Amino acid sequence: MSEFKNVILEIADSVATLTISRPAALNALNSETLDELNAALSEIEADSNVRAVILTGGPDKKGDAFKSFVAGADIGEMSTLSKAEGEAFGKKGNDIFRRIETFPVPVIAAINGFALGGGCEISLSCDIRICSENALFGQPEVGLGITPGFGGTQRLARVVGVGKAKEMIYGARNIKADEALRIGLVNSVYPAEELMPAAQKLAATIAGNAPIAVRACKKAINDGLDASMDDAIVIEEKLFGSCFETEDQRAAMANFLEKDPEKKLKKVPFQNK
Ligand code: CO8
Repeated sequence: MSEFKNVILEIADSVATLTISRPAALNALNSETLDELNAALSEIEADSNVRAVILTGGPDKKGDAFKSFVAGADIGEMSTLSKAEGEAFGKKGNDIFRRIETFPVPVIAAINGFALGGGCEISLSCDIRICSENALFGQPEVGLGITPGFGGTQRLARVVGVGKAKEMIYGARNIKADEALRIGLVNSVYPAEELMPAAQKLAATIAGNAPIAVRACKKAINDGLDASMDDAIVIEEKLFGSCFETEDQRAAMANFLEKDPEKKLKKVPFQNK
């Protein structure tokens, strides 16, 4: 596994944990970090044993593990960009965040503190968001003279609704974990120390299910949301069909039909085949 400067990649028990770690800048995303994230995603994708990914933020320079998830794109790096460079930086972030959104296996954002600007946006590209009680979400860009540029104007509205997204973006208003839960920005809120165990439990549950089917579910939901209902159900039919004749489908259904209760209750160890 590669060594990165601003990203830590760990893979264990079919779960990859990707930690963004720039302690001096509250894990703000500069170009180097975005490149490393992309390279780490390639490593994860090349490992067919990985069945779920957890994305989180590392501790700050004082060692506080719950200060920041990602405090946005790096303002220092952005401050001198030309129009063309600004657009290119937006494209770099958008390409990587879209890769996360369409990544073959589910990605869980474990949001352990500030999720501002690009931090909120990277979490929006993940399949599932859970956070610690102290998490803070927001799109403060208009206070810096820019728009959200890593997908925030698009994904926030899709997740929390147009009215809420516009209120948050136009007003550069940060929201706390309880409000994030109420408006559906996160699925669950945990006391800080319980966040990573909860993320690991969720990832392990996903990893324990049939991987080909889980991947097909992600693709069906994502692709279907971009299509008309008529096209979306065809997308589902094709992906549903693709699960048949897999070893996992055969084994799981045979297990269900098993008469011996001892064998029936034993969970199928899915082979990803
Ligand atoms: N970029 C660069 N450095 C940062 C960032 C950031 N986004 N956030 C924090 N830091 C640095 C600080 O400069 C500081 O460095 P130093 O110790 O060298 O002075 C260090 O991290 C610690 O930060 P603070 O001392 O400010 O810590 P506080 O606890 O006092 O405050 C805050 C924490 C509230 C999170 C504060 O740091 C803050 O407001 N940060 C900026 C948050 C923000 O506005 N984020 C959005 C940025 S814009 C964006 O993400 C756009 C995405 C789309 C880009 C599209 C490109 C075209």
